[in-house]
Amino acid sequence: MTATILILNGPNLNMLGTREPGIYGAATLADIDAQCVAAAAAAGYKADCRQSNAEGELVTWVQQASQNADIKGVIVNAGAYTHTSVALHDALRLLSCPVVEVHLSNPAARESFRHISYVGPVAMASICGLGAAGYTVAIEALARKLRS
Ligand code: DHK
Repeated sequence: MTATILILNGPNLNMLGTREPGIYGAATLADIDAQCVAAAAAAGYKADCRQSNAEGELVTWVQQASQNADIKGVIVNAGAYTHTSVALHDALRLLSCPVVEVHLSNPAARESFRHISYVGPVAMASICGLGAAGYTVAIEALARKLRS
């Protein structure tokens, strides 16, 4: 049994580093994954970092997490599915472990179509606008919650 934090990234986040760096920063997804592995290890957890452009694959991973006792917390940056996916919302509601929503940018300060989140209502916290550092903050917040 390995206490694990699952980190899910959605569509287009595989393009970080080259995708609109003025909005999303210069870090690649590999950089962020490495940062998550280190932050999780420092808190006593394994990080399981995944990315998909496919909504159904993200839903399946969340369903699997809901039946995996090793998964102690989930971090989700669902990319554009944040603003559209009732399916992902419903899947996240299956989880009994805490969920933290992360966005590199601050969607509230962007186009109005980014102002709705279907992830936020099932998350214990939403961390937005901190760039790649938001993932580390999310891991620390989850670890703090799990200790309490
Ligand atoms: C990432 C995306 O791909 C966008 O669709 C969201 C989010 C914002 C982010 O800031 O990480 O609107």
